[in-house]
Amino acid sequence: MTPPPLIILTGAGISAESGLSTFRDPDGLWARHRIEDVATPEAFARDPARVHAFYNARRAQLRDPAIQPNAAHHAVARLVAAWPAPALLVTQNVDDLHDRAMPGGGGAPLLHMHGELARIRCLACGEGHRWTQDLSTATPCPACGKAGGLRPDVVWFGEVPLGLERIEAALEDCGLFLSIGTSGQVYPAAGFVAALRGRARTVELNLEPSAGTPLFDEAEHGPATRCVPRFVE
Ligand code: BV8
Repeated sequence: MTPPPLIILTGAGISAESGLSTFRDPDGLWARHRIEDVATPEAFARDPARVHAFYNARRAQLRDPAIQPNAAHHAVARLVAAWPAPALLVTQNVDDLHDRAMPGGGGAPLLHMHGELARIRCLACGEGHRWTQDLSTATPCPACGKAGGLRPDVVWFGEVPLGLERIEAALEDCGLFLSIGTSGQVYPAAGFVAALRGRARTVELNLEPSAGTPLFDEAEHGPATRCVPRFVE
């Protein structure tokens, strides 16, 4: 019997053992920064330099050779590649560790619903660019040459996540939903498991119980580099 369509949802916890900060753990990003200061359109309009500094520090980690995809990223890449039915990897993460763990750098099966740290977008001309260096209000747009209009191409709070139509279509057919390394506190991603109740086998792999744990059919708690390869094999 052919396995059902698969959706994997990941959050910051899958990248924690690679050395990237999560958001809501005690030492997480939101323990050191206020969302209202660094992750909303209003924050960027009010103090772009502060927002650029927040993302420049995180973008610099993408250039750090010590930060590499871990066993969980590789296990997810194997699962998606080998799945004999449609498989969609939806990540809330803006890092590029899934991309680097997947053949061909991610491509169609990988959807960054909150955008990508390694991309910028120009508010003057609308053009998007791959960008791994620091960004400031003085940086000229590679396309239109204007300075002051470049922003990180990530989805801030209050902005509409990417790929929602594709995700909603996949949720209609999904038979297996695997949630990895997310606290289940940010919507609409946190609402996917509830949409699947009674229609799909839902599994949570997370370091500890999350806000969504009671909604899952199954949950295994422990580090992703242990739980995910074990689930995949
Ligand atoms: C939207 C990108 C409308 C940038 C992020 C008021 C005004 C406006 C909106 C709202 C509002 N009130 C509520 C909302 C909705 C809001 C929301 O959900 N707010 C929350 C706080 C209540 N959502 C939005 O604004 C979204 N947009 O609603 O638009 C709309 C919607 C649909 C259709 C039309 C219109 C936009 C949300 C996206 C915001 N951008 N990031 C950036 O990265 O800087 S959110 C941010 O949170 C990251 O993307 C992150 O991925 C995401 C979720 O966090 P997690 O990944 O779960 O990380 P966290 O630290 O929380 O948890 C880590 C977990 O890992 C923990 O459970 C931990 O135990 C576990 N873990 C740790 N180590 C390990 C591990 N697990 C395994 N192994 C380990 N080693």
